[in-house]
Amino acid sequence: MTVFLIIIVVALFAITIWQLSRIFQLSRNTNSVDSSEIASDKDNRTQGNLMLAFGIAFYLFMLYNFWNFSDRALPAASSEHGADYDNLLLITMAVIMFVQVITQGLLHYFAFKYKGKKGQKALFFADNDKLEFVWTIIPVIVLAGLIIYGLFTWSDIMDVDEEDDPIVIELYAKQFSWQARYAGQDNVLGKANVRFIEGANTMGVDESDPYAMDDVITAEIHLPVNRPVLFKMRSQDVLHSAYFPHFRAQMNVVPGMITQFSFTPTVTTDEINETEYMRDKVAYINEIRREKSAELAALGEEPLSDYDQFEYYLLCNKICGVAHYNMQMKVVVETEEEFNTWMAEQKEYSETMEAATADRQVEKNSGSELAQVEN
Ligand SMILES: [Cu+2]
Repeated sequence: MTVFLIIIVVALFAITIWQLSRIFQLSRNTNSVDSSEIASDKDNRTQGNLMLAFGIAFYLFMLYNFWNFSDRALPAASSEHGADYDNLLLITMAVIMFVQVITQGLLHYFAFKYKGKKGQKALFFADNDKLEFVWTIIPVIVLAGLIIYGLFTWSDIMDVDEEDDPIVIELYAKQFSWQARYAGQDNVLGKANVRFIEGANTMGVDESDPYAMDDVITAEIHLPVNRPVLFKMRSQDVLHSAYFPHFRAQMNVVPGMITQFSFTPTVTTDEINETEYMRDKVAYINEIRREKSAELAALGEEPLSDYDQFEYYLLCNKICGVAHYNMQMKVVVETEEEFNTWMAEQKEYSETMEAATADRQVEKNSGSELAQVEN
């Protein structure tokens, strides 16, 4: 692959030099230009027709993509603010699409219609105040409208109301995994700092902070449906990005600072698996897996198991290193009761540390017993 890229770069560089030398030659002496360098009517016709054909092909390709790949888009949002976000995107895309279809279409059509002809001279047109006013003021109004609408949507989404009593969860990113820390009974996260990372304390929790003792560190995120959640994010090493595509949420995770994002999940994992969209998707994935299994069986290898249900995931959306693609954490949205049951099974930070110390003690003892036996 690298060799291929190098060859392409060298070839493009050679073409650039060649073209530059031609321009240089042409500009040096206009009298000596041979007539084959000047576009004839035939050349202009060919170029005009190609412009039109390219324009039509471009739109056919666009329609084909819409037709073929629309079902790959994300399903309806699973969060409260998701619909606002999707609306903003839809309106922005519709405006861009409308302008793009007209301007790109006209560009190709005019290149075809007004192609060069011998003896025909282009009209010299210096300026027109009215026209310039129109094409300046319309984009200004449309863009200002989009930006103001975007700002309102953004501040709506980012506005965290402490009175809603959100569950506070810290997300800790490092190459290449996530850890979650629930704020525990008091719903206040204990302080943390990268300098405190040692042994079982993989998130650098500050053990002198009493708020930290009831925090709960987990390898999965469980969220009760319809209750706001406030994520506070830290990074141990490089820039990461916490991305919850199905909840339409994304926030950079920056070393040395805490960033946050809040949303309210509205669709449980079980509910989204009941939707037609997800049933079709799971069936489609299983179809692909079965085809692949048949191929594997023919080679005498272990077939793939079926994909039984869709799960929400937290992904990293910044290319943060070699295993970036695999930086993910499962998210389960469930009912309040299911969430409480799960939470009751989790260990508080103080218990986790006690268990770790006990383990170390056992190791030490068995180590000294061994030493005694050897003596
Ligand atoms: Cu990452």
